[in-house]
Amino acid sequence: MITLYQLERCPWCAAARQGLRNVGVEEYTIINVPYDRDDRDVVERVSGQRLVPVLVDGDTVVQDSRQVVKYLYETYGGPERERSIRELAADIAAGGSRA
Ligand SMILES: N[C@@H](CCC(=O)N[C@@H](CS)C(=O)NCC(=O)O)C(=O)O
Repeated sequence: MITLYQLERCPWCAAARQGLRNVGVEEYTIINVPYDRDDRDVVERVSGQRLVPVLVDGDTVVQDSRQVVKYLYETYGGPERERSIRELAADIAAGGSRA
């Protein structure tokens, strides 16, 4: 059971959501936390600090978006990770990225 504590408009939380999509995890619970960090007692209880995103997967608690994405790729990456890389390469070849 995966739970993501987050804010919808937070770019780091968007990265965590994208990480979930990239590895093909479809079933997870989103907990939208209060905007004001002083009101995030639930995040403090779960992770010992008040920033989001925080991902909870069973007994594992991961904070910081890069750590969340790294954890997801390490734990659920497998063939899904390879698929993400292939899709990205196809998108670039099709002109999806011009930078
Ligand atoms: N380095 C962290 C940054 C996380 C972060 O700053 N999150 C913002 C939300 S967008 C937050 O919780 N801010 C609360 C505050 O600074 O009071 C990450 O990548 O996850």
